[in-house]
Amino acid sequence: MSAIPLLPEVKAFLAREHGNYIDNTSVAGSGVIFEVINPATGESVATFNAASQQQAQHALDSAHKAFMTWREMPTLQRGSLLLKLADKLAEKREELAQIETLCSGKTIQLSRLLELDQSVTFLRYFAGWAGKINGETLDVSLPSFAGEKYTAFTRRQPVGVVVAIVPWNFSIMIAVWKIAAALVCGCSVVVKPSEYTPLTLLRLAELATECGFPPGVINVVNGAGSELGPVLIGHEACAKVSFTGSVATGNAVNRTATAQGKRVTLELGGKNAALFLNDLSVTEMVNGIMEAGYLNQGQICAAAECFWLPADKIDAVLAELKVRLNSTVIGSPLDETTAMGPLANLAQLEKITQLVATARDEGDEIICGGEVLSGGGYFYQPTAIRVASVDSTLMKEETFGPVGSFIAYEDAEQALQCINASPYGLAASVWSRNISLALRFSERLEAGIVWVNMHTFLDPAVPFGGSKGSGIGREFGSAFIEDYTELKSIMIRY
Ligand code: TXE
Repeated sequence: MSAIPLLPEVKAFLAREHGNYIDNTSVAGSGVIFEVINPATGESVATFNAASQQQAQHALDSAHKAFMTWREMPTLQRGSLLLKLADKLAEKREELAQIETLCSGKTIQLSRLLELDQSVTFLRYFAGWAGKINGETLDVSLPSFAGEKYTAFTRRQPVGVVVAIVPWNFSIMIAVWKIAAALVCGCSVVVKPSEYTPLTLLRLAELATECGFPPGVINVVNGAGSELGPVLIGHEACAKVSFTGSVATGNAVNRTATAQGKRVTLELGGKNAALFLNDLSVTEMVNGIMEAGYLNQGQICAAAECFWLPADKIDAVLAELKVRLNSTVIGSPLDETTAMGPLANLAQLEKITQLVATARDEGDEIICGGEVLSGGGYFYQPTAIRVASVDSTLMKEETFGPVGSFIAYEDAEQALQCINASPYGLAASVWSRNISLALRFSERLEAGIVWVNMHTFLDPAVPFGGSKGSGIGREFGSAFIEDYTELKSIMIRY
């Protein structure tokens, strides 16, 4: 097989001048030009003109003005606009998937199935909340002295303008989580994409305009996060920050935002674990490891990186895993038969190379992989490493790449204690045919989401977010309502 041809509209889009999208208008930036690099080739596919600080402020002003009318729009009308955007993304699925693959190196199949199809699903899910975000009527106990009565009710009111700061690993889908949740609650949004993947969200914002979203409801500001982030968060109209990204940046964002009294949702990474109980076959364990650790080259915040295996099976599991990883079809992400594309950017490749070098220095055993692939682009071999001990760097530091760390346990109870000793807790999984036992482990694993016999799958109905150092707040389910609305109480004497 070979790479699919790019659609004419993709070529035309890439050739355009890119910048920012404010008030339903494309806005050229300050003159600071960034290259968008195709990680499969290392070559530039487009450039974009980053926003100035004044333009970032203008985006907040526009969003604030839009908020005043958007919040008053009948709720079902807001919901139907979200449904229209879902239909539009479904219609433009291939165009957006190709742009995403060119910018991020994600295989075209994953761009279609996860970035686009899941974005459509999430938009439809959140649209379904329109008309259902309600308060309560309350029973008031105040005494009556002259026959007067009291009642009270609560309302869920939108918090205001949301600054959504998103990463490069799922540039459309993660932004859609935040945009759809904010908009259905009546908030407006300024999105700050990653410098590596700025294009698909510009296109999404244009498509939203075509669907009839009023000016200023969805704005996109591109540029360096360290420069624009504090400006966006510090603007008086920013009521809330919703951030997905690295632990270090997330903590910095949290400090900036909370110092100014802004609400914050953080979805950060960590070091997720998968615990395989001893009743499974070697092949079942290998299947689970492939699902949990290597999808999208491991560049998924919820992916597992530490694999706990029974001591009497670890050798057999690693032998079979080595065969599977070595036969992974690695290649152009635009080839529909490719299972693994490049890492998303050069910084990512350098970081993983460094971490694997550290693993070697510390005496960890490289079972397979561990090398950069030659031939251009940011390709890295799928890698399995048997760590020397729980103290190995690879048991603590997120690689965010196709690098699994494997460790043997004699006693599953002790493995659980070690997993829970991590300062992070975004996601974990436990694998066993004994559902009763697996559920007991799931109750005690310290993570925001625990999967049983599965890993990484997200569903809009199921809340998602980190415990401990992996985040603050929850996205999806009904939990998002808390994040994007303020609870107001109204009391009445009659
Ligand atoms: O992420 P950052 P980077 C991890 C992964 C990766 C590492 C670095 O390990 O190797 O992070 O990736 C914006 N104020 N994850 O540097 O810095 C930035 O422009 C406000 C895990 O790309 O977290 C981008 O839009 N914003 C992760 C966003 O923050 C700032 C996904 C994320 O960038 C800012 C991605 C600032 N001071 C990387 N500095 C996950 N858990 O999903 C940067 N930004």
